Amino acid sequence: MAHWPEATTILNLIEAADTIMIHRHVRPDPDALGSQLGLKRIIERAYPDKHVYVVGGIARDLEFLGKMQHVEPEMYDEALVLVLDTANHERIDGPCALKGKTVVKIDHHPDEDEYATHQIVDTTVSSTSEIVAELARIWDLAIDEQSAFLLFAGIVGDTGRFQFRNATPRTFEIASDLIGYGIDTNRLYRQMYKTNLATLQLQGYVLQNVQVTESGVGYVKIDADVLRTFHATPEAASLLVNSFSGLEGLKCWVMFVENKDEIRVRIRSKGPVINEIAKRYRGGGHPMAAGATIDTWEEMDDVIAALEEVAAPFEFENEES
Ligand SMILES: [Mn+2]
Repeated sequence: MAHWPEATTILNLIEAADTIMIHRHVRPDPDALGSQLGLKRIIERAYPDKHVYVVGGIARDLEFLGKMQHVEPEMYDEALVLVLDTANHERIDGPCALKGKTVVKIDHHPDEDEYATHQIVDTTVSSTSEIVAELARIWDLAIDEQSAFLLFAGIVGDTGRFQFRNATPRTFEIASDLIGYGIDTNRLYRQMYKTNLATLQLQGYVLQNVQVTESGVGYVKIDADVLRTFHATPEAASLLVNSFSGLEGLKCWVMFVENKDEIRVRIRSKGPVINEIAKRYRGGGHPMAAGATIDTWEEMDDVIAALEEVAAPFEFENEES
């Protein structure tokens, strides 16, 4: 069971606040949005008189989860700000988050930037949505079908539909409770994993062009020409990073996607720790899933070489080769 000494303090802050701003990271994923919108719903149902706002940009693919709200800078003067799923302050979506009267961080990424006055950071939990579901239980605040749907979406997103190793026995218990609220998982999966022909054809390109080094490092390069050919955005391309994860012999892999004047780097792993490498290239993240940014294609070879260094000595346990 979770042990978060700050949980009670944070509930007291919520109870004392009239205006609550909920933020999360830029380029949100289902966990960022699910935890943000789910927590808003939980607080609003428990405290109907409070003004709870969700802030940030949103991608069209995820609009089925809910809408963001417009806020003005002066609304932060007396506000409690809750920042979810965001390890460092540069990644917070919305310019005013740290201008709040009190700032709270709730996250499951490694704690690299203590930008808040109070925080719950637990890297053993699958997702921020799982933390929020656990907090609702600790705080004795009710979940309903809608908040359950949102939090479940976040857990599904961050665990890759419960297949990544961050899905613990507790994750499954919480997911089971959430499904018990009657959420339509068919609708969720249909909306979350829908694709279009252009993306499908880009995925075809990715599968045709993945390269694998001798030490088990996979990589794909998606430059601006490729994006143009498939009418794809850098965001859509980045989502394809796991499309060849089942490849035999693969230990870690990386996708390079050109985005304006820089190159986004998405790194994934089945064993070798890769977030230390991401940190060297303006990035970071989890040991098995991280992101970085480079400026030139020459640097791409450096990243691949660094991944080869951690991949070469790594061997899978309990596996006949
Ligand atoms: Mn997350």
